[in-house]
Amino acid sequence: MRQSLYMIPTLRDVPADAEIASHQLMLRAGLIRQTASGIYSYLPLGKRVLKKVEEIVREEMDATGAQEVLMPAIQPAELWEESGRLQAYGPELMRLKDRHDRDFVLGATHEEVITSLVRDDVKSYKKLPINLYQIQTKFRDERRPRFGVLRSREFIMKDAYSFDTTKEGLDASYQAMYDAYNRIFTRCGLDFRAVEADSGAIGGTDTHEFMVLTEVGEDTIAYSDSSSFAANIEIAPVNVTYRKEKESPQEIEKVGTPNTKTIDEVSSFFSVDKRKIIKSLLFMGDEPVLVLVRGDHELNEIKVKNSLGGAVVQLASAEEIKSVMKCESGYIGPIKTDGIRIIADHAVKAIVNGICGANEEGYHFTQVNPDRDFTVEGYFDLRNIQEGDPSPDGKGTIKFARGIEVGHVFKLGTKYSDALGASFLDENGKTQTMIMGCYGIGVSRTVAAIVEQRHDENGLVWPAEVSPFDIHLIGINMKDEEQSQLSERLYTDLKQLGYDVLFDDRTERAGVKFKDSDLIGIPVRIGVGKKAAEQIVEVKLRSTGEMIEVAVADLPQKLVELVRERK
Ligand code: 9G3
Repeated sequence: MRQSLYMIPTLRDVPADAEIASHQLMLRAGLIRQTASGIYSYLPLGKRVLKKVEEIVREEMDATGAQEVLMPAIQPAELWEESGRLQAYGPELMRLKDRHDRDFVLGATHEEVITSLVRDDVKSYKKLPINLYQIQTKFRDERRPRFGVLRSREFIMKDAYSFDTTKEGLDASYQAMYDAYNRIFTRCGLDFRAVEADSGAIGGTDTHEFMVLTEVGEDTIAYSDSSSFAANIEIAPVNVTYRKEKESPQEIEKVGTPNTKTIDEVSSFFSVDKRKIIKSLLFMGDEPVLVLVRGDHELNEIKVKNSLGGAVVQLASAEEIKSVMKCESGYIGPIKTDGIRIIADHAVKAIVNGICGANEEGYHFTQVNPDRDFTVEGYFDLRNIQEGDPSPDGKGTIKFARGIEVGHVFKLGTKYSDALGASFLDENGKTQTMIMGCYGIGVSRTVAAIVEQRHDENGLVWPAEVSPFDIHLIGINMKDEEQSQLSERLYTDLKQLGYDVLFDDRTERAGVKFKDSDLIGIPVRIGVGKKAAEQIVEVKLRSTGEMIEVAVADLPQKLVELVRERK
């Protein structure tokens, strides 16, 4: 492709609202442009990279025997009624009406559609297992889209759905996808980890997220420094045995604590360690629930939900706290709560002579002893794991890393096949419900994750397999007869050899061309410059900055080593 004709609107300056490297560089290198908040267009270079990632995904999915389909982005709301999810999702699920006033949703995911397809056309066990996948645009109306295509409202996902006759069959389908994902992200040149993840509202059991490790990742991964344990902190289990402190229980006291509401304020008021404080948080759901954690720990809302049987609960607002607890949040506690439900994290049980709110403005109780001064419905694992905690598998200590979720695999079971009636006749002619799994890859997000991990101060550094072109051929001074003739000849010859070549045939100054070349990040650059008359060119590797002079005659052989094998 001739760069003089190619739309690569590079930018010198960092766009103001782009906070992270991948967002800045994808704009500056002319890969994407924002069309609306959280909505992006892919320009030619960006589209080529997207296509390379899609091709890797397609090859590895097809290799597992999965079959590619394409489902509609717009879906009848009736299917989401049938699955019961139309109400479960709020404004994030984009809804619209057609000209006949019929209700539709814009596809945030496709469990309902795929299950309705299989329900209607797959009846016999002989046709199972089957794994159907698509690569398609999704819509999720994020409240706060940011970080470019990393968290956009419209994005490209590969979503696959497996249908099996037995649990063991699902385990095999799941493993096949898990292994394919490892191959896909390895081929994309990513440094990633598969971590245990929370199944969230999707309702599956086993589930793993594929996380790309970067500082800007929005997810926090807890991993062991001496075993393969790794989990999203949303569900990382805490496996600590707490020992009661040595001191003997004292008589409870009520103490005036004006303007002392936060854990820090209480801890400095009494000059006690936060571990002595019982932090109380009120949740609203079918009924209010008071949740207790130790003052130096962080409550994990997903664990609270899971401990309450998956009930939809959320933190109470200031008004709700006032109306239920008759005082403001800084003073609530588990004592004299006239019977509301109380659950606590295991660590609370070991507190001796602790401190908690007195459920009265301006007062706290001290010398509080759990099970003597208040009782709880039960003790559960309700806190976030912390760095330094013992690893739940008993091996080593927990450390944190930040990650970007680029893949997510779930064992769904019969949640959707039940709801939508996807059943099959087994070998005895008995009707059984299909057992499902679902498997997603954020294709556009993967591009951004690659940029996050593969860039330097001069721009992008594409891994060979996803680079928009194999070679960046630069005619350094196209006004010079020798240089323009040789670069034109090389352009023809290199294409003949099967390379994807971006040919910078512009009459820009050399400095501009080299800056753009570093920004665009194609792995191998061939500069046709002053030594063109001697049939010598400069070859530069973007990843190492290494520059070597090569005789034109030796170029084909040299390139075989430097550029990934052409298919
Ligand atoms: C929605 C909206 C947002 C959503 C969902 C539905 C996440 C939703 C979970 C999944 C599970 C898997 C198939 C591919 C892999 C992931 N956010 N999820 O179901 F309506 Cl607005 O998408 N789906």
